[in-house]
Amino acid sequence: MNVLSIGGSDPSSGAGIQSDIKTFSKYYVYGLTAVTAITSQNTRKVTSIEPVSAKSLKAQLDSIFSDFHVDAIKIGMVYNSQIIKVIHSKLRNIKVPIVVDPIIKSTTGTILLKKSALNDYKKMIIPLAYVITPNKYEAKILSGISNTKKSAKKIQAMGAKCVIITGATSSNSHISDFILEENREYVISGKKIPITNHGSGCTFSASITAMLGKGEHNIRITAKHAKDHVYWSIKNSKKIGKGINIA
Ligand code: PXL
Repeated sequence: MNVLSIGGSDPSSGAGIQSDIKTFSKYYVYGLTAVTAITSQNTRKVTSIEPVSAKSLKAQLDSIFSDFHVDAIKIGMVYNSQIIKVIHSKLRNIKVPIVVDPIIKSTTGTILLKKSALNDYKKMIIPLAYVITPNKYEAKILSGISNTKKSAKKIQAMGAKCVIITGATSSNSHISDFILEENREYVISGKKIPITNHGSGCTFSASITAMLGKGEHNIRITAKHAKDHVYWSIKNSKKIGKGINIA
């Protein structure tokens, strides 16, 4: 099975496409990548972001689609409108499950989706999603609504089939995800770990992508499994650099 991650490069391999390749290999699926932007960052901060040209992203996607069968696709950091337009035009007619993981700000506070690109993101990226996985903060930015259920419904109305709002509710010991499918809604709860970690959102969405690629299309099963996998990866994360942990 081959799965494709379209997103930013993170030299620390804590998030972005490098982190996705690590997750994909844990599921024994082959990870293909298309880079949208080159970030410079470590476990403490992001110091620069260089988006690739539209021409380069088109060429990367053409080289993948002209050679490989792709079983599932994940869209992570897209950064600007030019990148969004290329992704939309290359994926809109593709019959492959797509996971959209909205990346708006880094854990350390740097903007990873330009404000000027937000409208195009809503119009051109969200409708591609079989599953979209915003955290509570990202869901609020996309929908303009704080209430979890209403926010999920609004994002679904923009064209995403299933909406998973991660960390929708949280206590000292537990953290829950809210899931809205086409015809049902429910909550999945799990144990919380008190570690500040970089890239756990990427791990969650990449796990779902890997399982969809393997043919598991039951959202409740993929979300539960992905949540367990993220718990395990945060538990095993290490302070490799001088800042926050990396899984
Ligand atoms: O964790 C979100 C994320 C995703 N993709 C890239 C990133 C980050 C956070 O820094 O840099 C490329």
